[in-house]
Amino acid sequence: SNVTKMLDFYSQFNPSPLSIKQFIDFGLNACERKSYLFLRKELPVRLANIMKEIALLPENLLRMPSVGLVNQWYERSFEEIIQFEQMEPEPPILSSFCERLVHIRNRHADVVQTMAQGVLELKESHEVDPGTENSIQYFLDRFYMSRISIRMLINQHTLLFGDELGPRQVSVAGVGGGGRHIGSIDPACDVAAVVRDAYENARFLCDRYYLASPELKLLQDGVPSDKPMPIVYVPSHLYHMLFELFKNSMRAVMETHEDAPPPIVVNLVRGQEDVSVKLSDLGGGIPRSVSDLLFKYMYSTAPQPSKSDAHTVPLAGYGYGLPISRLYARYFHGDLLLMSCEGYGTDAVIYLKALSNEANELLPVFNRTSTKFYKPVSQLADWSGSLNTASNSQCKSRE
Ligand code: W6P
Repeated sequence: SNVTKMLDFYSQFNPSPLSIKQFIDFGLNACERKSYLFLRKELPVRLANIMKEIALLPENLLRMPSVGLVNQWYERSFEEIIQFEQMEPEPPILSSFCERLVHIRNRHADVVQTMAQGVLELKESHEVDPGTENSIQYFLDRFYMSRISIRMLINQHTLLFGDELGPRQVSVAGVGGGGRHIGSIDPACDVAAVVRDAYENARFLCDRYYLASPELKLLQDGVPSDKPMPIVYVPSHLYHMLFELFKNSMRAVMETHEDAPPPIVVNLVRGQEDVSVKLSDLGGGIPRSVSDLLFKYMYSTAPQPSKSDAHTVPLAGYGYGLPISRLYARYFHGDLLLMSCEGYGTDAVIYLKALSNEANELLPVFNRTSTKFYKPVSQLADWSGSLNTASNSQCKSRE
């Protein structure tokens, strides 16, 4: 069909990663026509690249109704954007493009939940072999990263040019840190303030569930500090990671300390390359066999607690929170690591690029190499007592 042809066409292009600095420069010289011309090509390219990978998913996962639904959303959104291919950037076209983007963003709001449902459907209907599990892990990391990047592009365009909250209105209303924001980017994002904000909100949930909560001890370079730590970043991404980590730490601390929960210590450090945010809890830690699993979608997929249990759900359920938080960190070439000492406590570190010109989008590219990961080959173990998987030996053939 025609859509298939267009998919083949757009998937031949590699996505163009932007740096935070480029997002900012673009926002400062805000030109809606230029943004429109860029996105009407870049969005179909990013959509087509990931849609090609959806098509390569293990057949028994592709057959799950939830995955089919997500696939349909992508097809519809792809079709809707390529409608603009031949349309000149005139004002009425520009505003209908904006409206279309908002519509598409809403359509994809529940993608994470729906894909998780699909994985659940698969687990309940099939025995999943390690090769398949590996392909799914590989895919979901790339799929959610693609989604983060597409939403970033849509958010920037609609925040800068949409009529919901244009740049002028923002500064007048004083929304979002006195109007210095450029779309979703804060050129002076105060890491310390986001830490306190995420802590307070996690603490609220913790207090409700455990009737107590650990204190926050905020340090910079290892000593107590009330100073801001500004960085050019997307505050909502940073908040998402920190809120997730605080929930996990608070749960661990509350589950291991009946009274006098020890504080969660957060140390902020700015280096030449990295801004590091280390959260240390004395929550008893986790064995290494578990810490590896915390980033695996297949292990983190459990049925959602019912809505009626809302007041009794635990603080953090190890859902997709950690793997997706790590994707947010990696999206601009940072990272998120866990280091635990079982019997003691856990350190979680968020690394962010200190320089906005080095904070480039990390985007999945569909090509021969990525295609290989969807054809797991059964291999012989080259270490005793271990199973070979795509992550440690994909490229080596058996002979
Ligand atoms: C724990 C387990 C965990 C996961 C993520 C972040 C912090 C913690 N603490 O005990």
